[in-house]
Amino acid sequence: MARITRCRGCGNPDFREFLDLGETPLADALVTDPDAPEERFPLVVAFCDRCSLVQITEDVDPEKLFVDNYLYFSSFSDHLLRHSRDHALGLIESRGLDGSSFVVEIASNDGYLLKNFVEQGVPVLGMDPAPDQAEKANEIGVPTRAEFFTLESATALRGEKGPADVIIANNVMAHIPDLNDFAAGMAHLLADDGVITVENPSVGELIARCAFDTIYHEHYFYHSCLSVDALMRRHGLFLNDVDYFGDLHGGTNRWWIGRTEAPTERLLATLAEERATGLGDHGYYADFGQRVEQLRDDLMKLINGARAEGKTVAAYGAAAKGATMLNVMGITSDLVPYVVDRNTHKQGRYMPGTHQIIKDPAVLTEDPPDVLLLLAWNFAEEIMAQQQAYADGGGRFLVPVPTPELI
Ligand code: DWN
Repeated sequence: MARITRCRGCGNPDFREFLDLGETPLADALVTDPDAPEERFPLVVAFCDRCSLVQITEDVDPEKLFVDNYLYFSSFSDHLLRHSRDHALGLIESRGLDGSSFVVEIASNDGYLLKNFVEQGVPVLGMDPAPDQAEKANEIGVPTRAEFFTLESATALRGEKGPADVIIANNVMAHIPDLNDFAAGMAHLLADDGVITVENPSVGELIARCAFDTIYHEHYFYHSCLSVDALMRRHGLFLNDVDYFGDLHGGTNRWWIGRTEAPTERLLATLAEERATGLGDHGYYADFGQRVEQLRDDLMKLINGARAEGKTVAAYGAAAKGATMLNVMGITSDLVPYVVDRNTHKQGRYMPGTHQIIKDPAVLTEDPPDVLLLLAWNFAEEIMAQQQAYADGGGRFLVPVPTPELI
């Protein structure tokens, strides 16, 4: 695959690398045959000091990432479902959406969010290249097309159905290599008085929480308000507001974007805070690699210590971030023999690279391990509540970020 020579956002040739996580397998490419060869790609992260965009330097074919064997279904998280429903109902009320409106969601997965608009009689269209997820969405009555969102597909859609009053793009603006084509597509499709809401984890929180494991090849970009502001201005759009959700995916921003420049005080304050914190300067990112090394030392001390005491260690969450955690930390199946996950599409497969078998969480009550490494730490509250019986039986949770901690 190709290594970029210019910033994907603004074309700056002088972007600077600040983190090298080695060569890792594709984080969501769960393995069916652990003896089969697996592709690995360099996982290197760079910062552009012209547009503040943080990005990986390797281009991996999106077809490999999101079409072939993509097993992520959004509906396996109750927390995410509640969060999404709140957003949909809030938009219907605040925007006065009704049967004459048109809502488009990019990367609509299994219809987890748009179903809330359908229930209220608001016309929608989902776009997601993952065929199984698109099929699932159509099955539950959410009109969905299994295609990538591009300027070309946006142009065709507007010609067919007219402009969109609302465009929703959750956990996708980090995933599209041609970021400018993606933004241009949204700019073309949006109605004159429409609104775009984009959700992605905050790069500031990624650094603050040492959440290096949320770095993988699906995530080409790691956004700040600064980088989103610069991107939107390149396409005649304006970032006007930002909500923050500290309990979602390790700290998620929801950006509100429109055709007219009308920044809220909250946005202006957040931009000023990001500048003051240093998110617009290379120096802010420079020591992140050393912090990842320290986390590795601390985490492996806890895992190896438990094993030395004859304790068993398993993991919870066959998450993409879990693949980065296991591979970058060197957590082999000798140390952690299996991972549990309630996504039935993942059970029976193996984690990329380290090849832990993925099992049903039911095994935690049948044959409980002494320690459970929370690879899906971003849902720690939901998972620990769900696994109260495991804890009541003496099981311990190992939360790996921001600092490895046995609970
Ligand atoms: O951008 C992306 C992020 C937002 O979501 C996508 N590239 C893919 C995905 O990343 P991830 O796989 O790290 O996401 P999750 O949602 O943190 O993965 C959690 C995993 O844990 C899923 O496989 C579902 C599973 N799970 C579970 O087994 N029991 C989750 C919950 C809440 C549970 O109770």
